[in-house]
Amino acid sequence: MTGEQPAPSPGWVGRPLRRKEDGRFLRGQARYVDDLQLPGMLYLVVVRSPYAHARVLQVHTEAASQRAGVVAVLTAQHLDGKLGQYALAGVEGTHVEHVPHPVLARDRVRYVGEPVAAVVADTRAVAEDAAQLVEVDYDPLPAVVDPEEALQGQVRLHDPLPDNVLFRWEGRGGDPDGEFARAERVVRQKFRIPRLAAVPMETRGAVASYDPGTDLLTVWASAQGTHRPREQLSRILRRPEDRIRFVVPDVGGAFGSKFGVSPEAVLAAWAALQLRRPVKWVEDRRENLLASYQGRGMVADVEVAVRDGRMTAVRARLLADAGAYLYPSTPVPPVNTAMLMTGAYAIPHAHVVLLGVATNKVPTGPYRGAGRPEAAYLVERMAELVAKELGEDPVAFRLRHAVPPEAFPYRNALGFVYDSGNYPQALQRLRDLLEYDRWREEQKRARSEGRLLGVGVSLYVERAASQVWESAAVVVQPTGRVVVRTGSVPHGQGHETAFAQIAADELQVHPDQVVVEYGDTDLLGRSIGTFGSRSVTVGGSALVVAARKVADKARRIAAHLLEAAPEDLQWQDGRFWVRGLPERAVTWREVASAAYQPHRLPPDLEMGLEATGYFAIPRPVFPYGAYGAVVEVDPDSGEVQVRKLVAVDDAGRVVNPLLAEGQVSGSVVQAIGQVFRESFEYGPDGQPRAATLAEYGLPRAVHAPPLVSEFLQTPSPLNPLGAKGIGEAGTIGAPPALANAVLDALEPFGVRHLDFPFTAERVWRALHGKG
Ligand code: MCN
Repeated sequence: MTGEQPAPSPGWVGRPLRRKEDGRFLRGQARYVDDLQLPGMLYLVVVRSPYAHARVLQVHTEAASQRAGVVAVLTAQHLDGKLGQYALAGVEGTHVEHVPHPVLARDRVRYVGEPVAAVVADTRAVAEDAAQLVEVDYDPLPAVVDPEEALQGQVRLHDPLPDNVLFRWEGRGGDPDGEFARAERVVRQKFRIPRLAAVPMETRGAVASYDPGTDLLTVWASAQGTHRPREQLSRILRRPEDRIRFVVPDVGGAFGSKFGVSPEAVLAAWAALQLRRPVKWVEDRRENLLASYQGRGMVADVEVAVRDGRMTAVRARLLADAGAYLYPSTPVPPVNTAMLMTGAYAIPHAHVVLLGVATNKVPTGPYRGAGRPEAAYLVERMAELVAKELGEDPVAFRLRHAVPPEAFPYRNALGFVYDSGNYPQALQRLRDLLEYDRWREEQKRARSEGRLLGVGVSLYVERAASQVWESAAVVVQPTGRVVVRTGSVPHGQGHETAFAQIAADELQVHPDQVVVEYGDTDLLGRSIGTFGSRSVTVGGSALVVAARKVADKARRIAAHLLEAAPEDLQWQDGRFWVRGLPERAVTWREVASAAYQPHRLPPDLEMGLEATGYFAIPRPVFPYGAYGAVVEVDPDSGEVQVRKLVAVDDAGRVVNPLLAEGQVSGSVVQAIGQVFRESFEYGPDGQPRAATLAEYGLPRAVHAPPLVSEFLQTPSPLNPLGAKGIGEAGTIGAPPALANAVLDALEPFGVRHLDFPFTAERVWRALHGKG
């Protein structure tokens, strides 16, 4: 109990620690759903619709059923009346049509890849073979793939919906119509934002196992949360939540696409319950591309009113290409877009109408960015067009319109309150890091030589942590080791490291003494999960709440052991001592051990050193940033080379700059995909044009751009960490900067607009006036 007073702790939050979890991943010791082998396990394979729209006349299952090794063939008839529906969670202010989303199609299929039947067999190979033997009589119907055409209602997907509108949202603030009438200039543009596939390295999958003795169904799934998907499963299976345990093992990426429970996972769970044997369903890459919900997909008409050289009003009609059915999360991304249609600018008047339109395509849902990339792209392209029309430098134009730092908390025209920020600072820093002025000079020189150099910037703001609460628990073992349980379920973000850093600071221990557990409904009473860049802000804050309860108790135990008052203690780096008397000290381990020995505790304290914490955030946080790009277009091939890309992001206080930078670079590569390569296309008959990675333009390592990433740290006042989200930043900030740069390069050719993706062919056609 003696020793020198420790040196002041530098704190673990803010340090670029390497990921604790990487050893496991790099050594092949991670365990994914498909690694799970249970005795007597069966394999489920799904029979999918080859038509985008057709009546289902009959499903012939006899041949498949008779195949040796087949245990069951499931069709809609088997499920009839036995399964509930997906509940459509209300998204703020959104009117949603409650059309059924079946687990297996009954009399109609509405997209290519829709599940029609499922075969359960002793081996996967047998199940695959038998699935080929299921014959379905279809009566094909005309399909509609374009949301604008769908709105005309010539092809109807759901009988009660004459215009195919599945959901609507409308926001209005100020006097937009009056302002457009007063405007000196109105700038308009139509945008088509293609759909994207999320393409996680690990496809979707689930294993379900039922124990009749305890009436417990256990489901292991590749997912982004535990309690949320369990809630959905409970509703669809009509089984009490407490009789389902939902476990998420290691996850090989999700990017938003594993947000809820898929129809296939429901089928596996139902089959396990019926057959009383474990059932595994793991999709292949082709199924993932066809049937996993997709992201983006929007047709937008945007107009900006300009008066006295300022953008004063925005009007937009957004048509979200919702796909054939709604998942609970389908409206989330386009509503995010709608809410952010004034971007980072002080634009006082706005009117946004959003319609979610049914098309004969796989449903959409959140994909990294989830609606914020669309908003940033639309707003930033419009800002660029206005700046160009006014003949003003795009950075100067943005600086003039950015919400000023003194205006925070700032209520945007549509009523959403931005918590904190210094937008001009982000732009200035970007200008320096990009060497903006030098590149503008270089551009003049390049143009005089006939070279197509372009410089583009963007200023984005996003809405993160919109789901209000999260949970965590801290359990200190008698040895002093700290077990953290979090409701956040990482799938690549590195929570084991970041959360250990947060706990280490709160409890004054080394992060190596902290174990982070997650991904099991048994760990915590309730939780929400990882999406919408919320984990650090909300989940990290829940951990702070739990850890502070533990810290308070630890301090009282230490005070009792030292026969001092808790207020007189100092605590640092695993030691408590009486202020001014460093020799009167106890270690963290002694305190932890005393917590489990009743005679060593003060009489008013219960045994144990553990606590649960919930943190509810009053409203979402608004991370933001400025991105800049320099590109060069090859006039002969249309190929675009990204010569420089700079990201200045403000995610409030950063817990681990190394991991945060990793998030930025990963999301920037996805942005490169969106801008230059990716587009999930369908033919007019609703047939997908890509079913393998050979056809879908996923970016490869060679496409990673030279990136400079830097963080500003304006704390959020809305949580004890002062943190905001960073997990999606690159997908939001980079596309408009790159788009602006490419169109800047093409300006001498009079090209005003191009839709994504800027493939070499599309750019070449634009250059050569071939539309
Ligand atoms: N971080 C930090 N300081 C902050 C915020 C974040 O240090 N102020 C760091 C932390 O290390 C944290 C990580 O950044 O572990 C991400 O934190 P946060 O921004 O809170 O986002 P989430 O953990 O909630 O992650 C969700 C986000 C989303 S929405 C998608 S989609 C996404 C993403 O993260 N999918 C990913 N990143 C991904 N990364 C990988 N590898 N794989 C995916 O599927």
